[in-house]
Amino acid sequence: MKSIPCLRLLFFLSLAVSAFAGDRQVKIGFAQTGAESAWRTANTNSMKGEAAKRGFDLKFADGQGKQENQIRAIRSFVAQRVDVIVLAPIVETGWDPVLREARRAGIPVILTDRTIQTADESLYACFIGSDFYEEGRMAADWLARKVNGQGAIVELQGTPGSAPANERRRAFADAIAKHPGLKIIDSQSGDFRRAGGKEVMEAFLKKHGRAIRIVYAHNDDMALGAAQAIEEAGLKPGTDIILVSIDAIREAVQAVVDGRLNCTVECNPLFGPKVYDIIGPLIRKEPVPKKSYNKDELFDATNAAAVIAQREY
Ligand code: GYE
Repeated sequence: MKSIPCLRLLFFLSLAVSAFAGDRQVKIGFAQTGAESAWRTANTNSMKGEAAKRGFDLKFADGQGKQENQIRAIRSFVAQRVDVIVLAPIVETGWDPVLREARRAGIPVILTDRTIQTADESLYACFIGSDFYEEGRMAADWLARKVNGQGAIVELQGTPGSAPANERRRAFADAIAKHPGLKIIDSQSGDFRRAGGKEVMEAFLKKHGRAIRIVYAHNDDMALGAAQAIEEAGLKPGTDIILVSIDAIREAVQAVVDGRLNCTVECNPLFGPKVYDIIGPLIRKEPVPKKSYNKDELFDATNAAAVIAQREY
C-alpha cells in the first residue's frame, strides 16, 4: 500500500521531465488547417488537451482553411525557436520552401493527419494519421455489397488538393471500376463542410432528380448536410438514397442508428497522445518511425447501435 503514493510521485516526475527540454519547457508550434468539420474540432481538442496534460507549451495557429496562413504560422514558429513543429497540411503540394526554412533552423517537423507531396522526404521527420486510400476502398467495397454492384452515384469531395480528398476519391474510383453497374454521375467539392455538402446536394438533386441512388461523401459533415437536402426535397435519406461517408463522428454513427446514413468509415482524430509520445525521441535525435497509420473501423446498421455509447468524438 505504501508504495502507491511513491509510484504516483514517480509518474508525475516522469511527466514533468518529458515536458522539459534540458531545463526549459518544451515549445511546440501546431499549424492546424482550420475548423471546417466536427472531425477537426475533435482533433484540435485532442492536441490541445493532451499538451496541457503533459505540460507542453503549445502554440496553436488556426490556418482558417488557407495554406498561406499555415506557411506564415510555420515561419513564426521558426522565429520563436520552438522545439518541434507539428503541421496538418491543408493541401498536398507547395510545402518544400517553408519546410527547408524549418530544417535550416534545425527544427524537426511532424506531419499529422494529412500527407504532402515532396521530392525530398527528409523535409519532415514523420507522419501520423490515417490511411485515406484504405478508407475510400472500405467505403466502396461496403457499397458494392450493399447495392449489389448497381447504382448511380454522386460524390461530395473534400477540400480540393487535400490528401484526404485526393486519396478517398482515387481509392473509391479504383474500387468501383470492378463493378460496371456502379457509376459516378457527378462529383463536386463541398469543402468538408456541412453547408457545402447541403448546397452541392441541392444542386445535384435539381440536376439529376431521382436518377441519384447513392451519395459518397468524403466526410460525415457533408453527408449530414446532404441528408438534410434530401429530406427537404421530400425524399428519405438512407432509404430512397443510400449515403456512405467517412470519419465516424458521433453524430454520424447516431444517424446510422437512426437509418438516415447507411455507413461511415472511421477516421480517428484523437492522436494527440501519439504525436506527443514522439516529441521526446525527436528532441533527443533518436530515430522514429517515418509513417504511422491509425487503425480505422467501419460502422453500419449491423454494429452502430452497439458502439454509439462509447464514441469519444
Ligand atoms: O475527414 C474531415 C476534415 O484530414 C482526415 O479533414 C481529415 C479530414 C476529415 O475536415 O472531416
